[in-house]
Amino acid sequence: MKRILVSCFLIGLCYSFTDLYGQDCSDKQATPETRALYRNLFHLIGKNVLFGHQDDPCYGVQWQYIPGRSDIRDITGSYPAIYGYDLGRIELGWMYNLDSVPFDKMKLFIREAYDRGGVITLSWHLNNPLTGGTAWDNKPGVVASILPGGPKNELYNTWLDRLASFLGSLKGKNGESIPIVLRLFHELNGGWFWWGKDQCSPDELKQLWRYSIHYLRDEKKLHNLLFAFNTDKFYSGKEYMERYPGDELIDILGFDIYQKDEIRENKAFIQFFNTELSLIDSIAQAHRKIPALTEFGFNLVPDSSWWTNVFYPTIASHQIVYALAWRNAGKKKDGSVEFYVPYPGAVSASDFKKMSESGNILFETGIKSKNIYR
Ligand code: BMA
Repeated sequence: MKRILVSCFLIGLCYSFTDLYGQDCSDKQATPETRALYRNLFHLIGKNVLFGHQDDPCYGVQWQYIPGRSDIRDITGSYPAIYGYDLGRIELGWMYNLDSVPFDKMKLFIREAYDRGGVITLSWHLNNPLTGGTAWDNKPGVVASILPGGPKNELYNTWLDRLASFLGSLKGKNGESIPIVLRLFHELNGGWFWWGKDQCSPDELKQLWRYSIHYLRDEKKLHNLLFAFNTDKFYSGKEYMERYPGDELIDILGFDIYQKDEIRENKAFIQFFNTELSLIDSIAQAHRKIPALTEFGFNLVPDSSWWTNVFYPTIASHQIVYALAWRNAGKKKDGSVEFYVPYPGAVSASDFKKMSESGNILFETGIKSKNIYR
């Protein structure tokens, strides 16, 4: 009897321990800072949303590489809470990425953001290893060609080596590895990338996920990574999970959404966005993972009250812990213009500031006190 009581007590203790600290991240050998990041993000579920921006300190609509500058900071007085960068072309040993961001500058910005208590998420628009084309060279058969036994497996390994060497070189001031949310094979249910749904089977993509994570974690011994799985627009939980590699590998469940095409009108966008947010809330809850909006935007934000009338009210009743707005590229080489957060003078600037001052959205000033790495 005594033994049974002691066992019950220990089981109870275990459960309250799990409740108190949330689940641990998927890598059981993750560094203390990486574990802390996971745990702290987990605890923000339903409480706060970290606001993020791709390439934030690199350039804005009207500037490039001005030390300390950020379109978000120009409007709100604070840097974002989460920063996104893309590693496309690191696989080729280039000095700069597909959007001309030099990797040495990226490294410096990552370190500065980490020192300020910000979170870093990296995506990878890696080239097509079979054809030598870009990530958008959506030929079939590429995934099979880089898996073990495939003709491009060795080449893919050298690409993972280069990726790993960058990820492993990101260090804080005490020599600790900087935790990274790594978002591989993004928008995997779309058809535009070579890893997309029309180019490989669910099983091939799952194998690629497993192979890549195993390579980075176990071969390259990187233990500063949280892995984000993310789709583009999706219509059901079944579709979302079709290419999911497994709870033992993934930490964050996200999706990307842009207000355009058939959801360009506010009403249609809100309705669709809301449905997806509800789905991701319940999927993440069922798998005990962290829900996130891994990319979003309404290009040029032409609606002066979009932030407080459309974006914020829709996310407010959901559980995503971060939302990453895409890059403020400004005028691009092909003549098109792209920006997703306002800059001084943009029509939604004052509304963005208003959103930043209300509710539970966190920018850098809000995340600092959360000591997210401890
Ligand atoms: C797209 C656009 C492109 C860019 C790519 C990768 O959405 O912003 O201009 O090259 O992302 O960052």
